[in-house]
Amino acid sequence: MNRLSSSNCDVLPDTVLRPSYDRASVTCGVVHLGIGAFHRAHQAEIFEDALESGDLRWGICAASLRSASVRDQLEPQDGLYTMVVRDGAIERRRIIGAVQQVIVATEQPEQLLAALSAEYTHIVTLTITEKGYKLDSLTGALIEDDPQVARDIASLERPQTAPGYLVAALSRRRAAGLRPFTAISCDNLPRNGQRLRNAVLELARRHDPALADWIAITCAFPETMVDRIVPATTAGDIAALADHLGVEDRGMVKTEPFTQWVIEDRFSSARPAFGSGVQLTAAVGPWEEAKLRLLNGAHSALAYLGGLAGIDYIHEVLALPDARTFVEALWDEAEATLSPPNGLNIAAYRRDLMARFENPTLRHQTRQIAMDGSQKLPQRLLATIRARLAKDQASHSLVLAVAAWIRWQHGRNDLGEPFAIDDPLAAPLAEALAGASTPAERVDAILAMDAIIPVELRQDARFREALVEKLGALEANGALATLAGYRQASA
Ligand code: CS2
Repeated sequence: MNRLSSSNCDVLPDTVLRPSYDRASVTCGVVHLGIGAFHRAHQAEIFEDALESGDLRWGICAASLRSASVRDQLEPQDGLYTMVVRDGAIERRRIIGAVQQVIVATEQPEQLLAALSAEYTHIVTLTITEKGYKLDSLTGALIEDDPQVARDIASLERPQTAPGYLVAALSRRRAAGLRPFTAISCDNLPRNGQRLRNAVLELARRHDPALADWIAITCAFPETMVDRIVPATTAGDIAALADHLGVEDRGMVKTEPFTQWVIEDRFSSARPAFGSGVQLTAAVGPWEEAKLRLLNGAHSALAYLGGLAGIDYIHEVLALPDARTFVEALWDEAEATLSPPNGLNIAAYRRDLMARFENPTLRHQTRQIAMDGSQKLPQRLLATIRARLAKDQASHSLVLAVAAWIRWQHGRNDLGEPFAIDDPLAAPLAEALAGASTPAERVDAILAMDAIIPVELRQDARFREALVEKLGALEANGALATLAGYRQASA
């Protein structure tokens, strides 16, 4: 079967929305670092809308920092791919034309630096995952003994990390008398703009203090909150779309109707006239905190508990007895720690969120969300527990979620089926747990590690006791029974 490309885009079925602007006249005002499915289903659609509005400055030059897979999917397709939006039985399809080029940084570092340093580049967006910032999640300092960071500290000839690329490019822009771009982190981290700025400034200062000062004064790193559920594409998704399109699209992404991008209104260069899907605001923090603690907190909890019960998809976990009760209880605990921004009605947000999780055709895998738990837990669950303990409030549901994450490190679900743990700290976690043989010993082993859990929680006897109890219950009864008894246990 032919691949989707510029030559067959015009003959696709009428139900498929496709670019109506002249792709050949587009310039790349955006460079994106980390072109995974999330970028293609979220920010790329926003820039596509800007192109459709007639402002042809907002094409995307995208880069993968290591893997060649997205380049190999999109290059034969002239950068075109389909965004499939699933809302229960209803499916909408849109061909996105914004991505003009995909660079694999390890193969073409100079091309990526040239794109980042081009006069017409105004915005750099990043989805490099929590671990890509190379910052210690507890102290916020650059992880200097990370081999890639160490190489970037030694030389920025061939940068290894995203902060390395930004520093090298900003240095070229300064030397050429160009304005800096606006660097927008789109990862699920609190104060993501501040984190990116810290990483860039710390690295720049190692090379050239004057450059660091220039960046600090002139380059904007707005905070953002990004939201759209984008499950990994499967071979079945690609085959089903091919049946419909009559051509094969290996770069397709699937997502839900909901999309939201809240951006701090601080730019150091031009930006599009953002339309629907984007909110510019002075304060992103409260939006970010609500999203991380409600959506992502519940997501991680369902991923570990559901995964342990041997359940593959989020909507299936919610169909388990009392799973919804558990999520509501977790949200009650989290909601009490929030200061919701004007414009956010938490009751409506929770209702919508439950419906989003229950979307039966998205098929969001528990395994996908369970990935990188050590990087996600601090902002999704631990900060919330800490805020509650400061007011002497217990957190039954949140602690159960943390206990499920500890149990997950065992590498076997409750049915005895093994799985690989995908986490940058998988090895130290396994090592810490190796000698522990009871729930209390396992909890103590985790609390002895200084990389994941904030020290205030590690030293809190109330937290330890609750964690031992919940882990004990999970080990003795399994995730399914622990959830099923949830109402009674927490009453
Ligand atoms: C998920 C998120 O994989 C995960 O950890 O919790 O990717 C989630 O789907 C998005 O943040 C939704 O905006």
